[in-house]
Amino acid sequence: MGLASAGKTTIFNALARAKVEVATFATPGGEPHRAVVHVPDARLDRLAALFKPKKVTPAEVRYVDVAGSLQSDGNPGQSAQLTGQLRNADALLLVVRAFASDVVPHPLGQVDPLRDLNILNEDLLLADLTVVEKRLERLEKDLRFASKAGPSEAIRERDVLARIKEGLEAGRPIRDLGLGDADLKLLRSYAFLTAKPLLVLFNTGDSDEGVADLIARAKASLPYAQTEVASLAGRLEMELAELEPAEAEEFKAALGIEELGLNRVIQISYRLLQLISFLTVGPDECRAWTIREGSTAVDAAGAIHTDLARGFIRAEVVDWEPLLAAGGWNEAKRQGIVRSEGKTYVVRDGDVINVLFSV
Ligand SMILES: Nc1nc2c(ncn2[C@@H]2O[C@H](COP(=O)(O)OP(=O)(O)O)[C@@H](O)[C@H]2O)c(=O)[nH]1
Ligand SMILES: [Mg+2]
Repeated sequence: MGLASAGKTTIFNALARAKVEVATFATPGGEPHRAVVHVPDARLDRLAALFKPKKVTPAEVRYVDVAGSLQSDGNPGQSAQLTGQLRNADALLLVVRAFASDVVPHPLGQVDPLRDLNILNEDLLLADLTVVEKRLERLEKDLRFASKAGPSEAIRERDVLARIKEGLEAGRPIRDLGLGDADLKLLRSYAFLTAKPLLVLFNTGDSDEGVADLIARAKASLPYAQTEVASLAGRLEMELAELEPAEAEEFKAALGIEELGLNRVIQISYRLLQLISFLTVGPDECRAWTIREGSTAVDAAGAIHTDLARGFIRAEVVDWEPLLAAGGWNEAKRQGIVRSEGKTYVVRDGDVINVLFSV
């Protein structure tokens, strides 16, 4: 999300490596564009080089290009539709214009990234506050007419919402309030926007002058949990993404770009969502699977197939790097570096796993 002409579609295109038409004006009301993006993973690439499988399947992140910001522009109907789209997301990526241009007008006149960031942030806080206030009013009324003590669920919800209201009014997003799992579960159906992890992405011009300072100031203004700030030269990255790989390499070398900003953004997205990858290897497929941080071996088995979770016996586990060094699965087993783990084993990022199960 972001203000009009901040470069949302440009960055989306760069991420998607797709060519959705970039319009100078946002088109509120239109269907949002969606893209499934592969998470760059050097571990998977290197394992695939060793196992030479028929198929290599990386982990994925889905991006949605929505139009416009919340209350700041557009009419109420559009902003309700937009809010609905945002509520469906697991995390929000806020695109903030930091590039100067004589040909692209800024909806507010001058380019001022920190002002825009502040506006967008306030929009998110306000959207949640409106929901909280409405619900609190309703709950207070219900509780007044209920029996003396009232149903404990309602009391509990009222207390959490009151705490959230206080936080939001002080400018604190819900993700920063340290709510426990039980409270978060209670709130899930609201899909609060400030409960979602937030990635602020400054869309810079081709030079990175002043960008480090901008990022530092944005971080200082948003010192909250699950909040990241980064920058990307949107147009440049989109142009690079549209080139043939060999040509892109040439350009990158000429411009002295080592790693695409884009890849960093995808990795940050993944990390913000508190996702990790475990890997499976073999002659048919090498694959990165997505699970939540803290998932167990059974959860991992279930990510592959429910049958594997149901019939789980144990998991053979080895770190990707020693496996690579050993030069193959059987070699790794012979060296005794493949461990046998039970149901409750907490999977780590980069574990290579073979699930043993009975049908
Ligand atoms: N100079 C410059 N122009 C850009 C950059 N990123 C986007 N633009 C231009 O800004 C305009 C609006 O971009 P768009 O991605 O459609 O913005 P959106 O409304 O947020 O989706 C387009 O004309 C883009 O070509 C950039 O990094 N530098
Ligand atoms: Mg757009």
